[in-house]
Parts: sequence; structure tokens; C-alpha cells
Amino acid sequence: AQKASPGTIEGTNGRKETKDSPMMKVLYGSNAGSSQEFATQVVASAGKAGFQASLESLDAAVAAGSIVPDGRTVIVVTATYNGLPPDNAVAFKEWLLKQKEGALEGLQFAVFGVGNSQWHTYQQFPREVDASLHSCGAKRVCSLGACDVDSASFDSDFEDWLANLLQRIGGATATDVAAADDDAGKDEFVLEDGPLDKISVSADVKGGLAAINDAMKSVSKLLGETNPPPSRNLPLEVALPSRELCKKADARSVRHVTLKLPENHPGYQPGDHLEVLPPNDPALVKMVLEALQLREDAAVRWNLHKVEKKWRNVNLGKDARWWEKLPPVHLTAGLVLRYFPDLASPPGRKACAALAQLAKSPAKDELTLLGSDAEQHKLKVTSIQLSLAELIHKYRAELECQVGDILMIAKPLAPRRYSVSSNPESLQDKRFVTVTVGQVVYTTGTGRVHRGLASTQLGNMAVGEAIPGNVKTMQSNFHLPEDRSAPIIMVGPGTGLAPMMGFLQQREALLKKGIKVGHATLFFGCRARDEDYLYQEELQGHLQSGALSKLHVAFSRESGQKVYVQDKIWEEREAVWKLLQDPKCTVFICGDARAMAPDVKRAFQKVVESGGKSSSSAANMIATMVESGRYIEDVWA
Ligand code: 2AM
Repeated sequence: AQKASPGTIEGTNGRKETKDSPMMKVLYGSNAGSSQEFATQVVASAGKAGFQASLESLDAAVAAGSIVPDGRTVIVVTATYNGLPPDNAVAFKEWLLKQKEGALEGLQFAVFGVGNSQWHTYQQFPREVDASLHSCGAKRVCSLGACDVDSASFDSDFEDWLANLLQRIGGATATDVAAADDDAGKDEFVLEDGPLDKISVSADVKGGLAAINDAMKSVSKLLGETNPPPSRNLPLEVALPSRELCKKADARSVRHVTLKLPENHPGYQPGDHLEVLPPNDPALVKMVLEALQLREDAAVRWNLHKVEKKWRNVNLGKDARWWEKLPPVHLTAGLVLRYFPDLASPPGRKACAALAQLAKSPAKDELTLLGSDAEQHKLKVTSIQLSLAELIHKYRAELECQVGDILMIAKPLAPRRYSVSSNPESLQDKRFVTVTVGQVVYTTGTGRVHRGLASTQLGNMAVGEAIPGNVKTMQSNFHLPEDRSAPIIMVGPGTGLAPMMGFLQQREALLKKGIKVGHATLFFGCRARDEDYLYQEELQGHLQSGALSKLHVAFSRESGQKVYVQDKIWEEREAVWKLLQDPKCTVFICGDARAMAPDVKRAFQKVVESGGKSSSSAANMIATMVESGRYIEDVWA
């Protein structure tokens, strides 16, 4: 029997397909979940447009041997990580490379790539997939679609592509089908809003998360998942008071935060990421509660069936199905609004249009306009970063809206990622994990002071307070080389120093056990010695113990001239070239993806050229290092 998956469940709602409907396989490659969400949306819309659509990860399809050229349509939705395939598309890439010319004749396909244009590897893997499928003889039915999560139009870019795709392959658009269905919007509301009564409600983070985790398990069971992914919603407790790392905290603030993983947690290693789910700003939660005329401690209960009926035929965009992850448990309205919907992001056009359905005029007309007119939307929403909470609050008098509606309309609150800056064995408790958090604060066009959710939360939490999160191993294998004698070069300006601190602690622990470690050079960059020289004392300690062999610091604001890590790499070219010639030498880069990482790569290439190589063989040498996992980036926008 076929396993039920999130895709097949949505597929049964409002489907127009029959047994003879054409088949469609929707395959996704996703680490963070966005591509999977988009893929699920393709399945739903294709189902409504008359296809028998099924959903699988790219690797699951390869394992099942089910990507075959039998006249079927294959739609691939995938992200890219450092230019590499996501975790569940690695085998697919290998499979694709093995396909001969003409091997995929008879297959028709379309590819959609999800990415962030601030990464220099933007759309790399989706482009490769699109080109390879085509060169193996498959027929491209729609040109490569792309959306940029860094752009305000990313939801509508996807929807435009999907509408185009469905039109090209002969289906009616999902919106047409939805419009034809007179069942829409008739059902009652989705969460049981009301005052606290006899039911027991989890209102605090730890109790709430325990309830959510239990509920997640039952949702997984419901979906037939035998191996549900580990929950990201573990309560992580602040273990020690956080520490300011900048010497002049008025200029900027970077905090060293120590959290504690729950008991029985399998643990982590330096180079891993810590994911936290920061609660919404209480001011925004308050605005929404006010608009909904709800008390913070009002009891709400998720009701899967009701919500499904109410919204099933409304095209809400890619995130519409995230409610499946929501637990059928009692929580307070305050807790739900704090942890589930993203209340701070500007709502997309689809969200504005959905809100319009719940509004009376004149709000209805204004919201409809925001939903349909890209210029107006840009002017009145995205350019001033009007948050969803502010929008709901603004129109509250004419909105008939419940907590459940907000969950459907809002994007899910996204977890934030940090590179861990510790080695478990080096801390007083193996379950401790530290992160190095730069604080983000700015004022939006509406005059609201925006505090980076995770950064302000993490830096300001008291010992014993908890935040939902977990640790995650990245597939790029940003870890110390297995061969401890391999020389390493670390480049980490600003908070990019974080994972290097974990590596240095790990190397110090190895030294203490009598294990020899190879040479380690660190290039660190900051503004000035007496401002933001992070972990200065710790670094001196590592130099003394031998965990760190050489330290080069670039101060960008000490003299009239900017000095960056790449300038230091060039200054040290002789030593760096020597290290690079060791076939085991591994280079780690962490920090800004937009300018720093490409600049640093160019610097390394120049160093190789200075060693006597032509520019093309220098580029080749770096490319080979990247491919063999010896030039590894952990970079972010
Ligand atoms: P700046 O802010 O003075 O320009 C950590 O943020 C350090 O990285 C700062 O010293 C910052 O310098 C520096 N930095 C900014 N842009 C950079 C780039 N393109 N490459 C390397 N370092 C950079």
C-alpha cells in the first residue's frame, strides 16, 4: 500500500482527477522545507487541475526507481546549498549524472528553483537539473522557474510560474477550479476561540512545546510517517548568563549565549548549526489579540477538518499547507500567536487578498487592491515593511477574523540558524551549546523599531528561560577533517568566527588527550581592537596551547584604510600557498555570503597564482578543493 504523505492528503481535497487522469510526479529537494512546501502546492493545484499528482523527495524517487520515461510529467522543485543539492537530492544528482543522452526521452518536465540571490551559488543546482534533464532527452514543458526568498515577490513568482505550467500542460488553473467550487468559505471557523474553561491549556513555552511535540507525533502517525523527522521544537534552556563580546557595546553588540539541550539529546559537534524558533515580538502579538478581541489566555484548539474545509479552495500560496504540522491540542491564543504565524513579515499579495475575503468595505476594497495591484502592494506594504500584525490591526474594525484564519494566511514563523561556537566536551556540561549572536535592530518605514527576532531574544533571555529549537548538521560537512594532522585555514570575520571557536576548542581537547593536530591558521576581521575584537582572550589562550598556530587579524576601521581578511590572506600569501600545496589542507570560510566569501575566494585564487600557476589552473585548483570538500563555506546573507 502506498504510504500517505502530506501531498496525497491535500490531493484528496477538492480534486478533479479521475482514474484516467494524467500522472504527474512532483519531486522536491529541500533542507529547510520551502521547496517541499512549494512542491506540495504543485501537487494540490495539479490535483485540482485534473492530474493524478504524487509527491516524493528526489532521493526517495531514485531509491524507488520511479523516475522512468513512460510519458509522465515530472516536476522538480529544489533548493541549493552552497551550490550543492539539498540532503534529500544527493542520490538524485548522482543518478542524473549517470543518465546517457536520450535516456529520458518520453519524459516531460519542468524545474522550479528556490534560492536566495544573496548567495553566490543562487539557483546553481536547479539550473543543473534543468539542463541535465533536457540534455538527456526529456521535454521541457515550461522554462526554469525561480524565486528568490530575499525578494518580496517570491510567493507570487512561484504562483505565476505554477499557473503558467498548468496552462502549458493542459490543466485549468487552480484558481479557476477554486472559483468554480461553490463550497468555498462556507464552513465554520477553525480554532475554538473562547475563554479558559475546564480544558487544560498549555500557556508556557515548556508545557506548550511538550504538548506540541506529542501532537506532532500523532500528526506524523496520521500522515503515515514511520520515521518522522526529529522535531525542531525542543525547549532549549538558557544555561548561563549571556556575555557581551564587544568592548564598546554602544557601537554594536554581539552576545555569547549558552543554551542547554534536553536530556537524551544525541548531541552535536563543532560546525553544526543551532536552529531556534524565536517568538514574535510581544507588541505585534498584542496588536493581533486586540484586533481579534481575544485575551492572551483564551483557549484555542486546532481542528484539522474544519480548517481544511474552510480554506481548501482558496489559493493562499506556498505556505497554505503548513497547518498540517499543527497539533490538535489546546493552547492559549497568546502561545499560538507567539510561535506559529510570522506576524512581523510584510504579507504577500495572496495574504492581502485572503484578508480581503474576511473584510467588509471599505477595508475589503483596499485589501483587494493590495492583493491585485503589484505597484500598490509595493508602495503600501513591502517598501515600508508593514507587518501582517500592523495590517490586521489597521483594518480591525472591518475584519471578521479568527486565530485560525491568521494561521492560514500568515507565513509560518521561520527558524533562525546560528553556527554553534562550542565543542560539547569543552564545556562544563556536554549538553551545553553556545552561539555568538550579533544583535539586529533597525526602524522600518512605518516607524516601528524592528528587533531581529532571534538576536534580541537570545541575547536578552534570563537563565532558565526556554526557546524552541534544535541542533542541525549541515550537509556541507563543515567539520574538522577526519585526519587530525591535516593543516587547516580558517577565515571568519565578525560572527563568522563562531564555528572556528568550536574547532579550536575541539583541537585543544584533542591536544589534551595527547592527540597531535595539524597546523591551524585563523584569519579574523573586525572593526577595531577596542570595539568588536570577539573572543580576544580565548584566542590568545588557543595560541598558547597550540590549538591555534597562527592568528591574523584585519582591523577595518583602525587606520584610514580598510583592511579586510582577504587583504591579510594576500599579505600572508607565501605561508598560505605553502599550506594550500598540502593535499590534505582544508579551508573553512564563515560569514557574509554577499561580498566577503567571493572576495576571499578571489584572494585564495590570487595566492595560488602568486605560487606560479596560470589563472585558469589556479581557478581549477580552488574548484577541485571545493568539490573534494576541502574548501568549505558556511555563509549567510
Ligand atoms: P567594515 O564594516 O568596517 O567595512 C566584520 O563585520 C568585519 O568584516 C568588519 O570589520 C567589516 O568591515 C568587515 N567586512 C565588511 N565587508 C567585508 C568584505 N567584503 N570582505 C571582508 N570583510 C568585510
